[in-house]
Amino acid sequence: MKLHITPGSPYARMARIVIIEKGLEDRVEIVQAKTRTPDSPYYAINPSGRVPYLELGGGKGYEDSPLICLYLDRLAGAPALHPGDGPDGLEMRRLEAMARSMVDGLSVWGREIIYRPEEMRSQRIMEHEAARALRMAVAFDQELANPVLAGPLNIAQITLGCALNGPGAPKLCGQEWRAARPKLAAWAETIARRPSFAATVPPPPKAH
Ligand SMILES: N[C@@H](CCC(=O)N[C@@H](CS)C(=O)NCC(=O)O)C(=O)O
Repeated sequence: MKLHITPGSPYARMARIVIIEKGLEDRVEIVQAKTRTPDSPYYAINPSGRVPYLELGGGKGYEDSPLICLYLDRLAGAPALHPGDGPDGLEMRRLEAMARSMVDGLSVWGREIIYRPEEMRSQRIMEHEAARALRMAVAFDQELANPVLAGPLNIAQITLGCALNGPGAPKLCGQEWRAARPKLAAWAETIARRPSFAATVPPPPKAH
């Protein structure tokens, strides 16, 4: 199997972290894709052109990090990173969805920085995403005692860890947030020390 990634993609990072946490490094080759490039050979592998993409062979593969992470989790035994079907699982899915929403917003903000020269950036979009990121930090600060975040590693924690330790880290959308949220900052630092996070640190975003 091949996992197509870019080093800065938080979505690809989630899949890379699952691979390491599940001890699947020998079974999945990590390949750097050329995204956002006209006529990239990658488009013949994954027509959407997005990463991550898990190439399974025989022309088949999966895109979208939630599906890829679930598939990888089920490939190997413990530790199970995804919830079961019962009501308890809904709580993990709720926090995962919140964290994913945060990653989505941070990505929109990051794309303004990376792909547009300063004079073409939309201040309106950037301010909207910056405000969203801070609201989400407040919301997660209030969830830290939740067993989903306080317990063993799971997909909600991986997603939140990738949001708080993303390409623009330690800032969120260019904003310092840790002084006002020391407990969440400590949570983010703890998860960042895991070998799977340390091995997948994104490069700093390069402005246009
Ligand atoms: N919902 C997708 C989002 C993936 C995504 O947006 N990836 C970005 C990189 S962060 C990408 O591949 N962009 C290239 C493009 O849009 O052509 C997932 O969770 O995997």
